[in-house]
Amino acid sequence: MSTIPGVPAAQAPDLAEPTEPVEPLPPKPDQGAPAARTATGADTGAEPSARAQQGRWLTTSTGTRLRDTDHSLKAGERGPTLLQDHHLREKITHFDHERIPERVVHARGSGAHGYFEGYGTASTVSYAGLFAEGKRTPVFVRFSTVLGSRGSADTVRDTRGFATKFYTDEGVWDLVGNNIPVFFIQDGIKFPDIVHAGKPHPDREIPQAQSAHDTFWDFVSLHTEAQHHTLWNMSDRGIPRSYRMMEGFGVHTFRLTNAEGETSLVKFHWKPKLGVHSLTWEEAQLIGGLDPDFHRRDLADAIEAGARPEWELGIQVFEDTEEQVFQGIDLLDPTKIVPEELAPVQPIGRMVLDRNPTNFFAETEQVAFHVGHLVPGIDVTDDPLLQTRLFSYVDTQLSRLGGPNFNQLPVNRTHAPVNDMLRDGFHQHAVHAGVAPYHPNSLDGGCPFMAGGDLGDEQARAFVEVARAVEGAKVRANPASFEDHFSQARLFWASMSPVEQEHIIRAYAFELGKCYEQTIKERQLLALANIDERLCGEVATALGLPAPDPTEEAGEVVPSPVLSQLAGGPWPGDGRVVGIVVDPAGDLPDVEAVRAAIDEAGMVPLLVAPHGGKVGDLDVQRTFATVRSVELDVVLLAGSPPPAPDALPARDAKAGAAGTSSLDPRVVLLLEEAYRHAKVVGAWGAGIDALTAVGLTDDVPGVVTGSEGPAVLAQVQDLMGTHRVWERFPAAV
Ligand code: HDE
Repeated sequence: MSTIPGVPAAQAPDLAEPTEPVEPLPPKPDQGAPAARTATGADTGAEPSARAQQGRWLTTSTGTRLRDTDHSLKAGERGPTLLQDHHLREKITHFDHERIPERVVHARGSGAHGYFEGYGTASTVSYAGLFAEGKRTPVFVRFSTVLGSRGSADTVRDTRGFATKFYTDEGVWDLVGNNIPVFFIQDGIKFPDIVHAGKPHPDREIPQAQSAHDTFWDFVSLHTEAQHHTLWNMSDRGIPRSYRMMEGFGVHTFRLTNAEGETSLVKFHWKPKLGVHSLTWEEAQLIGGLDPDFHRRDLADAIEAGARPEWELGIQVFEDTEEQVFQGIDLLDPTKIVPEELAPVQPIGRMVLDRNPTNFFAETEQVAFHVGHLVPGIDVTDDPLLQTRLFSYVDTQLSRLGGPNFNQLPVNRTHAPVNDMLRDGFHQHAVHAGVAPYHPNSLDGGCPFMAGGDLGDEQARAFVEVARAVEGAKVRANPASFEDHFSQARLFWASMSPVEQEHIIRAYAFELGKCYEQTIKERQLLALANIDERLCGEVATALGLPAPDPTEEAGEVVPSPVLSQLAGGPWPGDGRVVGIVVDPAGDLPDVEAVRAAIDEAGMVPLLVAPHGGKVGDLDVQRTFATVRSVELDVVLLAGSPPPAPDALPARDAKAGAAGTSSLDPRVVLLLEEAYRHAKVVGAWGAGIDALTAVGLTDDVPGVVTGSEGPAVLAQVQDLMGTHRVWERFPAAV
């Protein structure tokens, strides 16, 4: 990594408007694009950029060159505009229709290209070609929040989507998961209910992108199967530090078949190489205002800077028994996990995201996932949530992407040959030959033919549903095993570290505190009473309500330590943002060496100075007025800058926050916040005076001082491996 990410274009602009005609600039080096396939899957051999704008002249959409796009065609300079102006009408009509309906859920998201590489270890359970050892399959991943609209903030408390499209040789496989391994509901028929409850109130359309409101808590307190997922939402998992630092889960149980025709039940897990880390609630709230695109920017910047996010795909494997139950856990119930201590996650491949999209709309917005995009060797189960999803994902694309041909959009195109007998429809890109798109036919030579069931023959094998007996009366009913709504919520709570439990208490107190109706708060307390007495008691105290007694007998639970985010590590710092505070008037020894070392370590150094431009030979990325602690993972102090001329509360309200000090008040605030959020702080030389000015010394956990910058940085990097200085949170033991 050698640059600060965020460069807007492939080439730095000149001061004057360019006048020399040039071809369209290439994409930036960090950008990729969907492969250049035809609408029916053939490899065109063309560069992906062949799809972008061509030639150096402005044209109409039909390629006629134009001379003027700044003036409409008028009857005289001061006269009315003429209907004849076809360029004006094409330009405005196209503009009028630029927006398409946003996703009904998961509207806000970010995507990236990459690849999946199989380890070969899954061959015992699945013959799907993509799992073969060393096999590389291109992927496109879209991360998202669930509740907010397209323009909502990234750091709201919510579940995150984690959807992966694998362009395998045998067709597209979509693994459409979340960062939380359980779901709110057990049966897909309840999806409109939970979504209507979570989305803004229909009368005022507030609040945006969050669950801290009456309708959400009304529903989950009544429909108590939602309590387990809600508890995960209230934990730190609901406010990830980065999309790169999230686990992903397929949630449902899937059924795999191996080359011998034997089946297994599996749950899919994505494990991030960087570990699972979160924001604090205060950080999440501040970032929501300061940088609503925080997660989107983090993902794009990391890839641009060469810190390529990586996950390992793993599976928990269960015997495919008639009951589909593992150690008493119903594998068809999507509100239940199987603790990893009982069924270890076995790695089967890894995924690297290495290219940003070239065009957000064409790729991230138009990508269409579907749990029914399956390949031979991977099949679904009868999980009633998954069953509804099999219908919903195609149905929603019809209105969102304007017709049935959405799989022909560049980002959705398969890399396998298509012969589907589907014809016509809006936006048909394929030019179908032949006269007999029906089966059986003889006029087109009988083509297409049915693929065989020979599992060993990769070229000919077909997707075949696993034959399983189905029996029973037609009913609208759940199995009895679905009635247990609290045991796993208790398990999750018991698996949290003390500091994580404190965060959960705080989250419930905040969210319920935002509800208007007392009865809804009381009803949710009844649910909490069935999870944990202390949790219920603390939240009740915060709400000023009595803590109710449990209504269910609390059975013993065995905690699952891996559910705590504090488990594991130390974790790499790839793409972490390190702020270096400098005093241009003071000595600047070591700053360049430290900046280069941060760069070298795959992290992003941001120089923070009283003014923009340059300090010595170094470019400044943030001023005291523009920086805020929440965009930094670590603060380094290379100097102790006195109040800058613009440190006036009247001009920058942050300057009024810290009272009088020898240090610029914005730097004081930066340090106070970094301390409060348990971030590592390092100082050397005159920087140590800045620490002293805010009352910090190097015997405080996570505070490092020294005489030379590079040595301080090395210690700081060690401490960063745990993400935060957990000892600094009061609850930590
Ligand atoms: Fe989705 N979900 N979902 N969902 N879902 C959509 O599809 C739906 C569920 C998930 O980045 C929609 O194209 C139903 C579980 C992700 O494009 C829609 C039910 C899980 C994304 C839809 C569920 C998910 C979606 C909206 C209950 C985790 C974003 C737009 C039966 C395992 C994909 C779209 C992207 C998107 C329906 C439940 C994950 C409407 C009916 C459980 C990550 O089709």
